Amino acid sequence: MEYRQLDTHTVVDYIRELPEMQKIFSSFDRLDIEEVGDGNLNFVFLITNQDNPDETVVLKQAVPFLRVVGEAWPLSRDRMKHEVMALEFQEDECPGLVPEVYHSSEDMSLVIMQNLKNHAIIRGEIIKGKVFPKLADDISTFLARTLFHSSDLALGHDVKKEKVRQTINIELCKITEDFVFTHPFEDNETNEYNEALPQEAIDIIQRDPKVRAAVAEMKYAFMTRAEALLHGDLHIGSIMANEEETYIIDPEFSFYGPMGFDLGAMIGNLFLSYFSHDYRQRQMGRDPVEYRRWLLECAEQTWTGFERKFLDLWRAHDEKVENPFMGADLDGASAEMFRQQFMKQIFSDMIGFAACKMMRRIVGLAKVADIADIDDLQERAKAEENVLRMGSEMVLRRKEFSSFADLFDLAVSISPLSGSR
Ligand code: SR1
Ligand code: MG
Repeated sequence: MEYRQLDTHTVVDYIRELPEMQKIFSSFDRLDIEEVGDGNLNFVFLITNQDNPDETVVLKQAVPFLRVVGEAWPLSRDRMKHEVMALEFQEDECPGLVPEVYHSSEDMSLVIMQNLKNHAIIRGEIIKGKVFPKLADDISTFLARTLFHSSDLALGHDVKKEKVRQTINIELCKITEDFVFTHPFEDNETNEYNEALPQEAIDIIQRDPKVRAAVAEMKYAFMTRAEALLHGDLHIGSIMANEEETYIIDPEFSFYGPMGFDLGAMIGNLFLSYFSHDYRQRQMGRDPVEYRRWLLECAEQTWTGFERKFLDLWRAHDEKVENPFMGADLDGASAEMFRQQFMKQIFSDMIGFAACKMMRRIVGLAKVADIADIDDLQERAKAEENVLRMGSEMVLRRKEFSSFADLFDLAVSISPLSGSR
């Protein structure tokens, strides 16, 4: 089938021909179609039968350009192939934590999947101050299972290398290399600055050679360490949830990279929210302590849950297989020593990647609404300065933090839980 970009009119003719959709929709006569894509890259249609709202799906289509910029920025539609591959792997590993895929087409660069109509993108909800009790547990399960089971620790050497080959995602990795690790740390024309943010605060990340060198180390790790099949863009806009369930969506940036990158994206976003809620909680007339503590605890539990679950999977795997990763181990001590070193490396990587992802959201092109939508520019600048201080400390000292409590303390020393006034 030849590719064509669908719109709210042509989408019906496309889906009515698909056997998978004929099983879901009892009729195609009165479909409600809404384009709801609010990301930077693609078009997303919600399709619902007006006569039976339970008959509903989401159709996501890649276009041959970057949506946020338009046709002036060509981008191949390959990203949809990567999204579908990642979704299929994640569904196998973590059923119930990713949307079910009903249909995909490489020709049309689209996927049709479960409409999570009882769940919301959590960024918007976290901005409003909502607590998600299962978030850390579900995200740490997702991370432990997907990262362990796609790694050399679990897969045969040939299987893993073949997977690395299949999932090379050149264009989307380049977006990350530029927009996460490069442009924010130079005065690039794509950057966007809050006019109230003092130049000295920006200089901390653009003019300090130590910070820039540390960021370059993280960029090099991102580009060279094919450890596991990552989600690749695990910010809180890629998570839909309610109080009982969590779904991870949008893995189009998926590729084989360093495990700490996905973890860093998640905890970095929770820190961004933490700094935004100094102002936001006061604005809502609430005492900031409780919600801000929840954000930090959620970040901490994401790490501790991940560490525990990843190690459990690893130990159980090694007991089961004839040839564990490091070969015969006389008394088990060397395998355990290796595991401890391995977790330390992931921990410092997580901190370094979180730092880069936090700082890029302040001066780079792609912002986060948590902070960028604070309408009082002075208050916004205060949160931004705090993020830049925290991010620069984190990337510089990433190998010195001995436990998550140290990171927790750093955040609180920069911005006390009770807020700045
Ligand atoms: C120019 S695209 C910017 C960002 O959108 C995606 O969500 C990724 O985070 C990417 O870096
Ligand atoms: Mg996305």
